[in-house]
Amino acid sequence: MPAFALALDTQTIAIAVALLIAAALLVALLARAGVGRRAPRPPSELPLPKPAERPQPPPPVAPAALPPERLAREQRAGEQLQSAQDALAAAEARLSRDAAARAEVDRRRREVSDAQRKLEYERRKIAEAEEKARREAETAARAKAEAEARAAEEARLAAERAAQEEARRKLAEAEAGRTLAEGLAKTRGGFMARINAFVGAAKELDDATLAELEEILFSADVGVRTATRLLDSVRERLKRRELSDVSRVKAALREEVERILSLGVAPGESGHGGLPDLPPGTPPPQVVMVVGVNGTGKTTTIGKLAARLEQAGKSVILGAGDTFRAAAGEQLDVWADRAGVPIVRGKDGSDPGAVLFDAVTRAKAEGIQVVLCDTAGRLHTKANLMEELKRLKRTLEKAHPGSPHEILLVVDATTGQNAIAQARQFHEALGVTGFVLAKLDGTAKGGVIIGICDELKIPVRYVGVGEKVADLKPFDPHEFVEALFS
Ligand SMILES: Nc1nc2c(ncn2[C@@H]2O[C@H](COP(=O)(O)OP(=O)(O)OP(=O)(O)O)[C@@H](O)[C@H]2O)c(=O)[nH]1
Ligand SMILES: [Mg+2]
Repeated sequence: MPAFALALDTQTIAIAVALLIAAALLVALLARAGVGRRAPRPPSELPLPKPAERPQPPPPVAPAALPPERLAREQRAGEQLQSAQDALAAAEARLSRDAAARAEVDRRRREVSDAQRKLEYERRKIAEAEEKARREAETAARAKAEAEARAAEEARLAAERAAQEEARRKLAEAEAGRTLAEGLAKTRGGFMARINAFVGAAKELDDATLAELEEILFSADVGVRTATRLLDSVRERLKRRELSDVSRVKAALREEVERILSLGVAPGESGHGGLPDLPPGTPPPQVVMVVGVNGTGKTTTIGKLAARLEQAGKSVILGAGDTFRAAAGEQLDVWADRAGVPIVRGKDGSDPGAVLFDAVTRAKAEGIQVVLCDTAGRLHTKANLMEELKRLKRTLEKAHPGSPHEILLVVDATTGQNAIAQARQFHEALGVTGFVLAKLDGTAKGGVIIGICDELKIPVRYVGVGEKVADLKPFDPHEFVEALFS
């Protein structure tokens, strides 16, 4: 193997050497051929050639005649050149003209498109304006229709309210309520029944009979003083021999009771019966403060009174001055609604003085004739009721100097003789100008009215014989006595 390798190497080297020799021969041949083709360089020992001398102008020669055919061709060529140049100039002129025209066209195009855009813009604006005008017209038409509908609805409601008002008025008028005689039925059945039984029995008017009469009168809730006074008047008449027998006692008592209830005012003269008119020259509104212990019937009386005054053609406003009892305001609200009169209310627990002040102020501003002021009958606070009422009275005086023109004390007939003490207390604190005896229908103790008039000399304005508007009766002493003694 190494011998074979050695032989191979020798052979390879011999081939490589042969190839190198052949390549060297080829290179030498090629180099020789290249040298032979190059320009022969002058031998460096030869003189350099002299620079060329300036050529002399040729001697003048007679012009040779040009072939006419060439001239013609040349002329033709010139003419062709000229014509090409003219065409070129014309083409250039046209080109320049075209360029100006093109620019103008471009400008005009721009103007047209601008004008178009403007036109479109204006058209769009017109469309928008039309749309806006249409919308506005629609809105105006809708508003007009709504206003008309509202006005029609308001007119309908006003007509409805007027009809309801009228119906309410008629109903209030039609609600007959009780007659005074019916309202006094229980009282008649009480002490009047005993008097009737007493006078019905034919007997001598001796001491024993008078003692019996005394006992009847003392049980009549007229109060001790009034009972004594009535008995004394009977004794007087007996002494004057005006009373021949027992049957005359009833007539004597009736006269005496009417005299007491009339407070010395002759029948037909004012002093009783309803709310007195304001004295001439007194500026309205007439302010009426309604007072009394709780539950006597103040609020109900105010409601009935408001309805009565309205029916008589007076304008009335209610002041909800009882802010202590929850629901007192709502109760008065119901009455205001039934009577169809305005009301001023405050929040529960708010200052009643402020409420009444507002009511009077509003009455003054609106020319309302009568202000009926409700008050509380009991306070939740420790404050004294009388002190609170005095304060309210001062507030009303401030709101309208000279007012309250009437302090109406509402007395509950069912409380009997206690009502006399109550009335005295209110009178001493406030100076009561008139009173209302409520709930006469519910009691046999109606005789208390005689006691109050006799002891306090306060005129009776109204009596209440039920809960309807017509159940509040302006007090008439004669009518009352008739109903009581019949
Ligand atoms: N039968 C009858 N009931 C009456 C009369 N007056 C009032 N009432 C009733 O008595 C109750 C008390 O009446 P109100 O008007 O609330 O008495 P008030 O004095 O305002 O009571 P307070 O606000 O609590 O102080 C109510 O149920 C009335 O309906 C009347 O003349 N006859
Ligand atoms: Mg009340």
